[in-house]
This record gives sequence, C-alpha cells and structure tokens, in this order.
Amino acid sequence: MVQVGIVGATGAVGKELLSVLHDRKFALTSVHLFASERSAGKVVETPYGSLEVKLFSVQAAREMDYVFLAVSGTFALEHAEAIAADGGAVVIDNSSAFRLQENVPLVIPEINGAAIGTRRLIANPNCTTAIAAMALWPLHCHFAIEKMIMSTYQAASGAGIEGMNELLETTKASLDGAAPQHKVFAHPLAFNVIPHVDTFQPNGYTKEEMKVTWETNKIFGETSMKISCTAVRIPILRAHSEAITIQTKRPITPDAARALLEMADGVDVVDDPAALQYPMPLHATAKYNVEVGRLRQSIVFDEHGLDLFVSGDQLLRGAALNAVLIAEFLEQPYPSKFAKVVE
Ligand code: 11C
Repeated sequence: MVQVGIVGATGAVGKELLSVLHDRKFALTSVHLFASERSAGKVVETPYGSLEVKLFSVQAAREMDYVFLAVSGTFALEHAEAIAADGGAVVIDNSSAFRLQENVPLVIPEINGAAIGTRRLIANPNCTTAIAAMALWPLHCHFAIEKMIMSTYQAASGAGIEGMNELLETTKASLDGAAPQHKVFAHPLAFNVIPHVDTFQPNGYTKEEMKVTWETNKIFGETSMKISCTAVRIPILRAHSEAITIQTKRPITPDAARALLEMADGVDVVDDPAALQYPMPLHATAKYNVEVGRLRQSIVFDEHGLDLFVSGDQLLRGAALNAVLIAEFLEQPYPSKFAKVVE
C-alpha cells in the first residue's frame, strides 16, 4: 500500500503533480489532498476522480508514504521536518526552504539520486537550475565545466497560476488598448521582458540568479564552479529557456557534446539549424524531456568552450516531474548514466 499526500494540489505545480503521477502510473493505492482551513472541504477534479481536500495536519501527513509539498517555503520550514521525522512520510519539498541545508539532499534523480541515501526530507531544485542541469551534467562529467554564463528566458508559470493569469490579463488589456494592471510581476509582462526574477541580493544578482549558482554546485557535488546568471521573465506561459556558455577544463567539441547528450535520459537533442530545428518553449511545453540545441564551439573560449540553448517545461522538469521522479527513484533506485571523468 502506497499512500501519497499532496499539499498545494490546486496550485500550478500541484495540478501537474497529480497529472504526472497518473500519467506515469506511479504505483500508489490512494491520493490525499491537504490544505489549510480556507480550502479544506473543497472537492477537486483530478485524474484520480473527484477528491475532497482534507484539513492539513502533521499527524495526517505522517500517515502517508510520500508527501509532496507544493506550497511556500514558510509552510515547508514549519512542517516538513515534523512530517518526515522518526519514520514519518518521505517529504519531497518543491520550495527553496531546505535546498542548501547540508543534511538535506537536493536531487535530480538522473544526476544524483544516490545522494538521497536514507534521508526522508528531499529538496526539489529550482526550475531554472533543473532544466539547465539536465543538459550540463553529461558535459560536466566528461569535460569538467569550470565557468558558466547563463541568460534565462523564464515563463510566467514560475510565478504560479497567478503569474500565468496576470500574463493573460495584461496581454488582453494591452490588445484592448487599456492600461495593463500588474501585481505579481514588477511591471506588466505582456509585450515586455523583465530582467528581474525574485529579490535583489547585496551583490546585485537576484536570488533566482544566485540559486542557479548555489544549486548547480550542490547537485553536481562541486563547490567552486563559477556561474553567472541573468534571469529574465518573458511573456510566455510555461516553459523556461536558457542561453548558456560553458568554459571547460578539457577540450570540448559540439560533436562530442552532441554524442553525450544523445545518450542522456530526459534530454532531447534538437539541433538542426538548417532545418530550423532548435529548442523552443513552444515545443518544450507539456513535454517531459528538456530540449537542447544550438550547440556550437565558443568563439570566446575556443576549444575549451561551448554555447548551447535549452528549453524545458518549468512545471514538469522544473517541478512536478522531477518530484515524481524522486519518488520513483526511491521505489526503484538506479545509478547515474554519467560519472565524472577523473583527471
Ligand atoms: C521563477 N524559477 O521562474 C522561479 C520559480 O526556487 O522554486 C521557482 C522558484 C524556486 O519564478
């Protein structure tokens, strides 16, 4: 008997969690939706039928085998450890609350599932980080990435259903000639790009940008990979894209990189510019695999550099799919296909 609980099932990530669990036929016997008093008692239509939302309590959550948290970091900080403690449920937390905590594994199963060990509280990475990491891990293993520069093109879905609705509303208002109202984003997103995702840090980077640095190092088992990211919100609904330049210790070529990426699970190489084939959010949306393409030798770092472009569904690889893959990994562990080449 495998009982699964979801906290935050009516949010953008929560809804995808239900679809992914169902679509991947995760071997569960029952699904339980938990929420605060405000939503408890509501009936939600799910791929598992109509489910009544139950009032969250740590006790009820501890009776589950797996609890997916698709809620705020504040909620996770308050309850996650208590749900998991002393043989409680395995907690897979989508928030950033525990990601950098030393005793909490930060996991992309195809990369570092083995980091979970016997831990029962597991952090799901930031979406921008996870999408890039799928393409970068095989390259890091073989060519040893030393430095990286990334610019992102992030969808409204990163700010949840409210962000997606605000994009639709500001687009409609703009087309109707009205002044677009905005609350979720710092400026109207329709017909705009906003170089500002999450809060500004003392070093001038935003927290989203620093998450890419901090989390990529942790997932890859590194401490000193230098990563500079500029995170930009663009007016699309739900797939993030990233332009990435890497500098590697070992010489790299686009052909060698392509051969590795073609072997990687969770990655589709879409790289035929002559046929107008390259990664795009339009095609990456609602897709499990991350698209990688525009592979080219860097004209800045020469044989030690590669440029690439990735697009991946923010709600799937960036959140719900990765979380379900963590639970699948726990049911049936497997080694990473790639291991770092020792110099
Ligand atoms: C965004 N990447 O696009 C953010 C959302 O660290 O879990 C995810 C924030 C996080 O706004």
